[in-house]
Amino acid sequence: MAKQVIKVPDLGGADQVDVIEIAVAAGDTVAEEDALIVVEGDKASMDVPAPVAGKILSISVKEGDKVSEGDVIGEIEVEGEGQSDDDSAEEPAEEKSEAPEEAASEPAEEPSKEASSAGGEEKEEELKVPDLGGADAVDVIEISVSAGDEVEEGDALIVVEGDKASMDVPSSASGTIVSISVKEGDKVSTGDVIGKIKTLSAGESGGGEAAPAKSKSAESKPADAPAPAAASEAEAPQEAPKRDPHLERDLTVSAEVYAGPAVRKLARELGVTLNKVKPTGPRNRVTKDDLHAYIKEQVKKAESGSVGVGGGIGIAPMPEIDFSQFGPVNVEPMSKIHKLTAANMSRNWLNVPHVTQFDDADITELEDFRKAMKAEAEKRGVKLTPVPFLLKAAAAALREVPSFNVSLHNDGEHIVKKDYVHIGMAVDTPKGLMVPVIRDVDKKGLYELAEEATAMAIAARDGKLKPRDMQGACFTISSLGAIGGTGFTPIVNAPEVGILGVSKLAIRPEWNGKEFEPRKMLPLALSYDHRAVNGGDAGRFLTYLAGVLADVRRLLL
Ligand code: CAO
Repeated sequence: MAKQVIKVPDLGGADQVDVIEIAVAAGDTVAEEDALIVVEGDKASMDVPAPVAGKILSISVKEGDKVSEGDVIGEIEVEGEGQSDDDSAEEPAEEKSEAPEEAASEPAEEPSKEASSAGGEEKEEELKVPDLGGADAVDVIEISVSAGDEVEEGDALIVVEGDKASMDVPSSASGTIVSISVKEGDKVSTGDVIGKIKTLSAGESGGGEAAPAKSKSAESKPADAPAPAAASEAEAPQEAPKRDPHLERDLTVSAEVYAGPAVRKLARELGVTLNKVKPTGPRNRVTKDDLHAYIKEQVKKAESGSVGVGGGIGIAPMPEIDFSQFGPVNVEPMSKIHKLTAANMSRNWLNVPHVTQFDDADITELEDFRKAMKAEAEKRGVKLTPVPFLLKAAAAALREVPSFNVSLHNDGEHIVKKDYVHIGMAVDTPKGLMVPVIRDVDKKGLYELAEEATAMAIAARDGKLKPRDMQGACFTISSLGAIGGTGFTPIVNAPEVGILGVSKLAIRPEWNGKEFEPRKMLPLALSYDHRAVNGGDAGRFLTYLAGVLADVRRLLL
């Protein structure tokens, strides 16, 4: 077995970067490219990978040390046939360093060309991905700015992540972002245009290359790659908060969280939101151990059934069941819509305290009227089913009881009162449940609603609905009348206030004060969000709605 020294590879021009994590210890067996240590400079953190597969004999650096390209960080016993000596040991690092060095020399020239042509006027420049130190097609994991943002030269524009490193792509100039033409999930390579910037003063700008990633401690090397550039001692502790002032959203992998690429990758694989993990590494860095400790804690909680809710009354995890032990089964993948519906239903069911109130609307006269109008409707090319009447009646009830046309605000402290009446209509499609939204229902006539409802149902079944067609409803109607059933309790489509479940009409004997007479009764079930409205509002709403259905002349009032 041959020994080989392990050296720090090309750092894309950066120098004296911090060792922030030691990922292996003597005696560990590693595969080629496994992370050995994590280093971090001004603009990026990067794994130093094993040059070959083998057994770690020693690691000669510790957290907090500073290293540069070519520094020895340990020794490895090469697996299998030995390329024996230390000379060959240098090859991996050097081989890798060739391409990046060449690439790094290109951007150095371009900015100066641009700068010389700058005439002191405002101008628009392209923002490009700088030298990625040999990496290619790296993932855009975060967009840190948007059009209109003012940025300083060196501010992070996007964060990219390759196999071994994540890094900010900094702005090449100070100015106003005109556009960012990439999005999270895109892949970019050195030289790709990622957006445009209007420079405050072209004379000061460094030119079109987006990321000279100037090392703050090495101003003389503007062409250095964005890979770890050294932070001075004084700057280092401030780096984390400075890293992304724009980012406050909940991301699975957030650049605001301090973690090396290997930890980020592992977190992604495990589906862990990194900012939930308690960091114990230097400068609040999340380490692999932190991630493992977090997972252990979550598993323990799940097993004890105490996830999510205090006092030990949580949601017990679903047991894993092998159905094939009971008989033959065929396991098929769920459609995208089905999966989305399942997630939304769980979310709504668990978040919204539901109450369901029932009523029967006497639609005997409505049905007589509908049948009388059927021929005329057909001449106009529309099908007059009970659905347009239900839409019209619900709209009238939302107008009559405005305290019901509301949503609970995200902050849980406000009620959003709506002065519009958009109503969703649940449509059963082969791919799953879809809920297109008919806008301004209160302003439309029955024929118009019948036409729109039919068109929406067809679009839903043909998969032609656009996201906007399914947004903005105040309330939803779910009609299973054509299918059957005497009643069901629908789930509120939050943040809407409620949903009306309509079942199949039945002819029933109703007491008219003197005798029983056969009446066409339509079963209605109103589920509502009891955080947003109380039973009084819901009761008034449903009673008014049933009253309108019983006497459609009330729609004229
Ligand atoms: N009682 C009795 N008959 C009814 C009825 C009711 N409540 N509602 C409709 N019908 C009748 C219609 O009048 C029509 O009969 P005719 O052809 O004789 O006039 C027939 O049933 C078929 O109606 P339709 O389905 O063509 O049209 P619709 O307007 O009733 O419904 C739509 C349209 C899109 C709501 C419906 O097709 C649909 O997809 N419903 C399912 C909604 C759903 O899945 N909800 C559950 C959500 S939670 O999982």
